[in-house]
Amino acid sequence: MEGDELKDLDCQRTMDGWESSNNGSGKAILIPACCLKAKASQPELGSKSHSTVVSGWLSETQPSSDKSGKQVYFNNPMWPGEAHSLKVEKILFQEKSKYQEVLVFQSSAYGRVLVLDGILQLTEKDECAYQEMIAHLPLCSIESPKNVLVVGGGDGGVLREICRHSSVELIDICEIDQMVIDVSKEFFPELAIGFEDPRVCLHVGDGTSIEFLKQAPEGKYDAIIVDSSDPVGPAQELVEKPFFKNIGRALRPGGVLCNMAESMWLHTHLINDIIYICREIFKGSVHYAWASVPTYPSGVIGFLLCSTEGPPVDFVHPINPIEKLRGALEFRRELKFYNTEIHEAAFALPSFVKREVAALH
Ligand code: SPD
Repeated sequence: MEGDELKDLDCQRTMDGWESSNNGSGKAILIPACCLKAKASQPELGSKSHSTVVSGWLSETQPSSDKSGKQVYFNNPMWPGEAHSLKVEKILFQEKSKYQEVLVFQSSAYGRVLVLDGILQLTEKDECAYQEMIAHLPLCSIESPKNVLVVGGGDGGVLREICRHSSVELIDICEIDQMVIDVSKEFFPELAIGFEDPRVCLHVGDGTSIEFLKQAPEGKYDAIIVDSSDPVGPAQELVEKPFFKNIGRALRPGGVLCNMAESMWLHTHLINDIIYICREIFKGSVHYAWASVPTYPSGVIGFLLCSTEGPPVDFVHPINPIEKLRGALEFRRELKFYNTEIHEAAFALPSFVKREVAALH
């Protein structure tokens, strides 16, 4: 697609700028402002997109006034031109932590909802899809995982899922915001139950996850799971090269990374960028998988699966199927979404993604 054609897209109408990127391919291309590099150059757009409940509905937009005093809504720059809304029955918690605005409310259709800086993180009804996939896609792809690191994941849901694997001996979790953990323990006990497992070692307020990873002994982890928020503001560094380099160093040979990787409907440029970076660092393999999560923008979320050089990892055909792990299906709470069929199907990509995510070839 040429630049002029790209400029006709809806993205450009709602956002200010476009950025030229080399994208690692040697060819300069234009990137819409909804993607990583454009956002980095326009941080003020991110700061206008905080959470708001308007007339009893939560949308991932923010009302404001234009120069003439007319009410306008700023879109989140990650998904310009759209906003999914949930009806709010009752606000249960709303406070600003040192890092972000934390909101919990009771919705009428999806149970309780956690929102950080205006972006929906999870709902009681569909959290199972995201937490189960991001944990079991990597852990079922290697034999007997023992040491696991979670970056982010302060709600505890990913911990709950990792704990199903009885081979796991240690789960380090590096979460920046204590308020997310406290709020989850109070309002989302079904997720925060993950913190109760004696294998969990919590590191909070230990600086950024990059610093934590730098301190980690080389080759310590069998698996690293990055359960981050979207790359707006503080999570920006979690999609940049130094972060992935440190992950590669902290993984053992043949170790695996599973990273939240946005929506194939909205962010093929961002996905392309991350895959280019990861291909340089993870010499085993790099794959993209996805799952349906109705309350995330566009209704899907992606996962980037990478392995370091070493014993080969076949992500598509899990060597460690969850159905064969004693007690795993029922541990603490019945699995609701993940199974081996879903695992294998998650790697089947629509034709437009195969075309647009050049880095996958
Ligand atoms: N667009 C929202 C992506 C949210 C990813 N993090 C969810 C945290 C659940 N543990």
